Amino acid sequence: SAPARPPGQADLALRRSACRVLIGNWTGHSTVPSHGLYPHQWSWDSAFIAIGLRHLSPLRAQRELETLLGAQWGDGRVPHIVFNRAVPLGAYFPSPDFWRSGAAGAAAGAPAALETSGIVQPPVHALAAWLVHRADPASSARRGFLARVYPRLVAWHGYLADRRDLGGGGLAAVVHPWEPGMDNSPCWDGPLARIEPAAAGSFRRADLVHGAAADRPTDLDYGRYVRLAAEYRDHGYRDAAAPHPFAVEDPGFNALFVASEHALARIAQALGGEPDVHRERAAALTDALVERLWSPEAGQFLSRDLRADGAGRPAGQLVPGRSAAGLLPLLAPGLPPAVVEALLETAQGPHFGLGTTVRLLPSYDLRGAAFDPHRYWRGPAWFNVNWLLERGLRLHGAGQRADALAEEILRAAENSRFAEYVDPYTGAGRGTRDFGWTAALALDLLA
Ligand code: 9WN
Repeated sequence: SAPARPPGQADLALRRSACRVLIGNWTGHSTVPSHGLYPHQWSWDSAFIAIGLRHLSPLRAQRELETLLGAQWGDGRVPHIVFNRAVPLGAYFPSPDFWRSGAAGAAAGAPAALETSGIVQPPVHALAAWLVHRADPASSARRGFLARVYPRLVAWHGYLADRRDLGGGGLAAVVHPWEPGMDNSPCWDGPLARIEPAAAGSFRRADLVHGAAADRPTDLDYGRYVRLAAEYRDHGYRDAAAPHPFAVEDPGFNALFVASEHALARIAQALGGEPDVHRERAAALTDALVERLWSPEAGQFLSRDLRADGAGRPAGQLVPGRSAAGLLPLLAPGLPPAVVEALLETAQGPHFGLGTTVRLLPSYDLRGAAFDPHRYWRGPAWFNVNWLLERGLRLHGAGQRADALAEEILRAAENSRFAEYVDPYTGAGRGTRDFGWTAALALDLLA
């Protein structure tokens, strides 16, 4: 539930501008994160966008998720990008001619009639579907929304549980830094170091046309992203066949898996089905998170690198860097109380400084050597991460802190014109503006 706040004039104006962004970014069947930088449909963006859109148009919010799930592959994966054919090829890199989903992904069941990427993003969709349904149960029931999306969401989670448990410990692994959605987190520097980058001249970045180079990943990062994606593609996007030189268990990705599995239980119940299977998986995932990724020394969750680093470090080690992803398991209802307590302390402690040195949770350790307040996922504060933390705080009884964070999120969204991310110290906007999930999640907090 959202914080209780009297709707002042400022909030009404903010609500109007958030709606303006969502209307402007709507393409007729889904919403772009940004017309310039990201002119297609993105997987976890669409889930966050639907969560806000439900306050403006429950029907559009339902369609947003239906469009995304309509691009699901036969093996259950939900691709991280669904391309809009009306957008010129050069507008975004990597474009459909790089992914070649229809041909290269045929064995994995890529839809022949659509163009998509072949990797995934965090599973926020079941949570979004449940929240969208709750916004207007009557229209949801009339359109059979839950009945329509439930089997697809089950298949999606099945893909993650069956094909992506690369470590064999009950968690889903990501196989590309784009998959956890926090592309250039310093936590990936180690696992990426062993990847030979694609030759500099072999691809052309489109992002630098719209974004400042200092706010974006480096060319070296891109070379590695390209190499990894091309290799996966060249193995038919088949998880059993691909070598997956980048294979990491990320606490944020798996925390969202837990939250969405709980949402699936609610959806199953609403449909008169069987919720227990989902509750059981949520509980098993929560146990695996604690067992495999909790670091009592760090007071937070860390990522686990499933591969050896080539410099003598064996496979299966925790990555020492502190990402904000390591606090997102606060979204899990069944955490041990001592873990919850430590997470709350870490969020406010010197590494993340929430409510002390900074107003919004930074994406990376303020004291980390790699911290950079401007560069993408290496320090800036992101609105989806803060919205998720707000939810986690509320879930664990820290209502006042959640209220305070909600206020900060709203003010930062307003002052930055719905920036993609902000400098965690100054709140100054970075990246693109009129960014989809920033507007959507502000609208959700205002509702
Ligand atoms: C690659 C769309 C996406 C977000 C990601 C964010 C960024 C893409 C890019 O934009 O990634 O997927 O081109 O940089 O890191 O979280 O989903 O908004």
